[in-house]
Amino acid sequence: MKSPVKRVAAIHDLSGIGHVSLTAVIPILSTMGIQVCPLPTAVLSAHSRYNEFHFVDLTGHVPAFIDHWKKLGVRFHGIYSGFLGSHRQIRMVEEMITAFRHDDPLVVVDPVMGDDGKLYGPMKPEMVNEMRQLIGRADLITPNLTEAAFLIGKEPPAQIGTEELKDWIKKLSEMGPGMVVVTSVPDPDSDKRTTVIAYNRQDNRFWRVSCDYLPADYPGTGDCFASVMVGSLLQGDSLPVAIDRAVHFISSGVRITFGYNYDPNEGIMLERVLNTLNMPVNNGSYQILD
Ligand code: PXL
Repeated sequence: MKSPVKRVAAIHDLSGIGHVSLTAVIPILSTMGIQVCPLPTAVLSAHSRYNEFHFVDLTGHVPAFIDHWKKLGVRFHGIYSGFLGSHRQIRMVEEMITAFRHDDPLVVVDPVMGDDGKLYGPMKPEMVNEMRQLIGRADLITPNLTEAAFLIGKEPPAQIGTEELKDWIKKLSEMGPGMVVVTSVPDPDSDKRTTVIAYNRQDNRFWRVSCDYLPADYPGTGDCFASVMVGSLLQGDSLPVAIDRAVHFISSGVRITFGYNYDPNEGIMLERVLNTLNMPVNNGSYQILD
């Protein structure tokens, strides 16, 4: 089944409230002209940073979804995973990659595990090992600084020098992915700025995009960031243009939301910024790092 519209298999949960996972992935990629085929790993009333939520685990159904897609002969231009709640789910993403690798899809693993120096509540320390194995199968990974540290077995730092981070990123790339993008890196020169650093192994180049830091913590911004990266790369953008687009999209989303007295658990007001994804690409802000 070939399609003129690019198609991505998205292996994430579906959380009813909070603009995370599939409720971020689907609108962003659809707006960017990419078809999303969701492979929901779980359905939640709201994401797991709420104190209470109702949770329906779909892990046991994932192999049947994969089998049916194989039977249909569906072809994917991308395979994209995010928040995974168990060892089994991580292994199922690997099975999905194996089952559909013949079309050489762009494999993107967002190794969602934690932030601000800590693992998220449902994440068990053993899952870090499984995630290390999974990133070995990816073309692109998008950890935040905390996740990058866990993946290479270091303590998450409050600050990191550029040379040390470049060294970490090369180590991550040696684990498999040709493109590594680390988000939420504090700017060593200004506590009012935050940066994203990207590396492309093919040409051995590092890129940086920075933006203003606002003191707000909205769940799902990592999912929105990685989704814009997926859409942008599948539209044919280069890595620095893709990070530029993703950073500016998140930055607008945070700015628009921050002005309201609004429960941050609800994530950014995605609906207010989605249309900016169709505006002409402004690629004026990325820098190359020597
Ligand atoms: O990637 C964010 C996310 C996705 N899905 C669930 C979550 C979170 C963050 O807390 O709880 C269920």
